[in-house]
Amino acid sequence: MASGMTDVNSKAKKTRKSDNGGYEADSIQVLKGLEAVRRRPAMYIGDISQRGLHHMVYEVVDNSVDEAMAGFCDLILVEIGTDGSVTVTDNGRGIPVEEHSEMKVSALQVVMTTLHAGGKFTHDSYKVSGGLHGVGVSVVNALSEWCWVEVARDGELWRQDYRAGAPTAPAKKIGTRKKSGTRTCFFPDAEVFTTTQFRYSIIASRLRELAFLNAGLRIQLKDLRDGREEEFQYKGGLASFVEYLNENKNVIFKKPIYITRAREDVEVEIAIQYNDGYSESLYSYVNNINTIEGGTHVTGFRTALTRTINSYASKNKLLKKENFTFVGDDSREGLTAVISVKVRDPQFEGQTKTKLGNSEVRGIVESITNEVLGEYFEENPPVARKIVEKLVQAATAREAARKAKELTRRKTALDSAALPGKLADCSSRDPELCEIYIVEGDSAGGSAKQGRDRRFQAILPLKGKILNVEKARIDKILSNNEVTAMITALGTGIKDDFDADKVRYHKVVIMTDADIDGSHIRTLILTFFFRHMRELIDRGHVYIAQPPLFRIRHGKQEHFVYSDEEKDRVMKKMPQTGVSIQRFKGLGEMNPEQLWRTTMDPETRTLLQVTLDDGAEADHLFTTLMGTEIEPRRIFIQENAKYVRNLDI
Ligand code: 0RA
Repeated sequence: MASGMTDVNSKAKKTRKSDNGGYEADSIQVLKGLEAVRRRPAMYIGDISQRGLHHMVYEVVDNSVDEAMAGFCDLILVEIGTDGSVTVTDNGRGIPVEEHSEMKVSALQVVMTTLHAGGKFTHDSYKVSGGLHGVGVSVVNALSEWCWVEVARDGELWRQDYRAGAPTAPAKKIGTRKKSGTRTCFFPDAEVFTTTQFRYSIIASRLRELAFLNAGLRIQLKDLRDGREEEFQYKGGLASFVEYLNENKNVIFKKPIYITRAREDVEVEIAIQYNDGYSESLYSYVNNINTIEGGTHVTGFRTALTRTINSYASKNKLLKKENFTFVGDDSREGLTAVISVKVRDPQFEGQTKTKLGNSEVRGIVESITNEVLGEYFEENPPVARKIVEKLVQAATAREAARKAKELTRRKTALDSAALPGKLADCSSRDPELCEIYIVEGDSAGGSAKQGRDRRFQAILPLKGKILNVEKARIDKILSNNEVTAMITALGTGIKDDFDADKVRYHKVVIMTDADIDGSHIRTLILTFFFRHMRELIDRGHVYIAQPPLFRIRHGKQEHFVYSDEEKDRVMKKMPQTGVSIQRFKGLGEMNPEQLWRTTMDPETRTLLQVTLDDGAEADHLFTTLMGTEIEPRRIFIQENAKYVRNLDI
């Protein structure tokens, strides 16, 4: 990092020499800002790993999307270069290149080298202040070894080049070009990031999401490294998004209900559809940013949804009991909905700054939903009736679930006497230090119990396959022994009692065999966490253990290896004779000491932390997986790394 800073300074000197007058003082200011970005990159882009790296792409693309939202651009092309660079091209108006009156340099240079310049320039108050989004393209520039921008505007083609954020020369006219637009190419700095390898699937997910959120916008992705390419364009916008989420589910009516209306400067867009499943898939966005923690827009929507269904049902006498009303939970069962609002000066709150705080938005979303949904029900009685029927079923099941839940709630009482019998708990009571291994099978559970460090490691063995929660309603889920053992051991409660703050272990480690059955069980457990304890994933508490695949022995030498590639590498270094390879099919084949040394010892183990960058994408994947059989599951296992990132080695 230190060398990177020196780099900016030396470039600053060079740039100053090549220019004159007032430019100097301003450019020093500018470079001080970019220097701060290079010194603490995580403050600006979240982190310096894979996540932060991809944020660089999003940041550049977001600027083009803003131009599209303003109505001046309908095509964005993202190319991953063979050299490891990314190029984003749009057909918007082009970043202005004329001289900035105060700064005495081109507006292009101001945008590219001044923190938070973008918003001021465009007077675009939809830009988000703070947070990871909308930090400005100057941050991307600062964290790139090199970067260049070409602007086509007023028939002219302009270009400026940068190194570590500093211009190598003033912006220059390099030719003519009829059509306007902006092209930005950047090469992330390997001195800043722990990885500089862009992943097609990660970029594709975000571009797909942006295409859903901006109906009609065409976004192309091309990976020049291997020729993969895709185009995302959804004329149906959020309705297409909801159809995509429900792709592998049985929907109870065909066309999603679509709400779009603006009021008091707030644009509201909502799509709703119900399926015959039991879980809720609700995704919300503010200015194209996923609000994972929800906020006022979500609250307003939920209130209005339940209220509108209640009033339709009672007005049309669709309820058996006179004074019965549905509760919020009833309207969530099988609901798939996406809410997108565009708000000026959004205030973000919450642990991850992904919760909308603007109080005026609540009432606006609530009244728009009430009005439009009410009208829709009047005009589409068959659909309204199906929805009411669905809620009646949910309400009936809720009563059954309440009884089942009472049972687990009593079991969840804090005294350890209530903990499941097969849990081997640890002695520490400090959740921050504690780990729980959820282990497949009794024999592996036995080895883990003997091998662990009992001071801080607890073991919960699960018997065989746990229930597929994707296909079961909550009352059935709560009558499953393996699931209730997990809930009581974790201490969080479930459903409306769920409280992530109560989790008894800050590391929840899923440890399964390295075979197809093992990965199936892992998927089942992950599905449970995703659907019912999502916050544990969001808070980074969920991990996957990495047991070795092989033991290679030669005389006294012993190697444990974790992949086929590693096996080949180790074998190459070994003499040809007297080498024995043992493949571990199950955890149970390791003795307690081996299991500790290879998989559980914090000093030597590898844990994969389960992270979720894209909830909607994961949702789609989970339903694809759990809806069908072996083939999609196999693909999931291969691509699993998409949702999983290396933590420590
Ligand atoms: C400020 C003003 C104008 C365009 C833009 C910014 C602009 C920025 C980006 C970033 C990527 N693509 C972009 N396209 C446009 C236009 C001002 C005008 O022409 O009146």
